[in-house]
Amino acid sequence: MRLSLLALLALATPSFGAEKPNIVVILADDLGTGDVQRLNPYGWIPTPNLDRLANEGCAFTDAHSPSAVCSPTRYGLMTGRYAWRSKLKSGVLGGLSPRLIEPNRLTLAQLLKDNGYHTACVGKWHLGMDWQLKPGKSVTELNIEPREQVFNVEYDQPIKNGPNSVGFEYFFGISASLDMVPYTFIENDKVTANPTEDRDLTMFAGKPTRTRKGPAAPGFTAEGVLPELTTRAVGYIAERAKEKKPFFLYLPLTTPHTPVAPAKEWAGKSGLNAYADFVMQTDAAVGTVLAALKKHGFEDNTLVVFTSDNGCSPQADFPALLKAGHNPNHVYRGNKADVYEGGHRVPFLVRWLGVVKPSTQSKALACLTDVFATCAEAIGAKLPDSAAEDSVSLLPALGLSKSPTRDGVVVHSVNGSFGVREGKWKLCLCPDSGGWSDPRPGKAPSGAPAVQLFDLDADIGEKTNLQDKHPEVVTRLTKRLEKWVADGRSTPGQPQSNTAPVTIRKK
Ligand SMILES: [Ca+2]
Repeated sequence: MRLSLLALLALATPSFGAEKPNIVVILADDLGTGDVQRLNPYGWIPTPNLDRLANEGCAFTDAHSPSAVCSPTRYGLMTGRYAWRSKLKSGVLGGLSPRLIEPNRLTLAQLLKDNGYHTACVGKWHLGMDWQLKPGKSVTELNIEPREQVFNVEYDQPIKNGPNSVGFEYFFGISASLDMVPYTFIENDKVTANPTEDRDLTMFAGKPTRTRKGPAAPGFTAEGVLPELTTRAVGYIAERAKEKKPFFLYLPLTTPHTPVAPAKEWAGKSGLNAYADFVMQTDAAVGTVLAALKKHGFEDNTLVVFTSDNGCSPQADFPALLKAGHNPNHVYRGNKADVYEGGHRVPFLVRWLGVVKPSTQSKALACLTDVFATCAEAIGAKLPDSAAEDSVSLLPALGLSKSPTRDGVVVHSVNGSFGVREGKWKLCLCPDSGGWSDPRPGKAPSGAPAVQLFDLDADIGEKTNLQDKHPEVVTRLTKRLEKWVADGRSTPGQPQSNTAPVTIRKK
């Protein structure tokens, strides 16, 4: 009875009652959609906490990260805009890169802050921040910095244009991926410990590979990061209990990305390999955060989103996992970095107790950029034309509103290759994976068509290129993409400018 009354209330009012929900967005790093057991009947890694989230909410089965790698996906999540409209056209930022998000661009955090929320980011940023550089020194802007630059920074000086500059009142975490320098925590605009050492970290427990060598704080370990982030997130939630204000906690976890470094108590738990152990530890961290929400009375009035920034990486050691019968990317082709589904099909779980119907699945097309418009609609905030240009509210898919739904999505690979979805059709504007799986860029057989068209209803594994059988679909999807590029947006509204020119076809 309580459910149906609340659902009715939700349909009647744009803000779902008088109280604004707290919002917690948990972003795993490189977790495959096949790693969540509830989403993969053939998954061998126990994920009881993620399964519980799915059981208590809605699991989207056709959800996509806007990019197949870290930084551009995070840009899309934070701004509701595809990152290929920004200066970043391929690859990822480094740990020393300056801020990518353009000045004056509305972010999800800023929107929520402007609407009375306390806002915090705990975890991996990877969207750039402006470090104080040593006199006459520079760092790479739109790429991972080379070794010779890693000591070009005055690490003991305040950082400008970090998460605090785009709407987060509190930040605790690391600059970029945990296999990138500097190896130290940052709290707001300062490192918590000066990275005075020069060393690397274990890349994968039990293997000899190492991360990039560079500045590291004394005592900083890869194993310590997930536990520390979890503790900080729990501490933040406890602090929020003292205030009446709603809160937004963005929790971009550093795991199960490399360094694959499960804590001692998780080592060997899965019986598969260290990556699978690390997934289990990541699942447990989510459980700890959910328990904190419950303990402090936030369970019922908190919208929780759990997702991943791209598909699983080959760093997980696919041969070892497949030998045990586990495929982190489930039935999808390819992996992290690819234009193929394995690059960007991600788990996407939404729990909002009493509002979102429990134990449901949605086949609606969803993109991580949609978190922005979803939150806006959930709190009854109107978005200006100049914000969230590629964001569509998911509340209709959750049965909570009648606003327009998404009928297409654009995905992007690590080398900047485009993919466009419309219904069952997927067009890839490249002859190869655009990423790390075969055929790699430049390695497609000679004479291979320049584009690939797949019917995902009949061919979820993207095996048969239908571009010659359905040229009209190729033309239609290409035209749609061209329009979305030209308009500076893929949603209704005033056309906007792209920050830097966009080329949809590679030479
Ligand atoms: Ca990632």
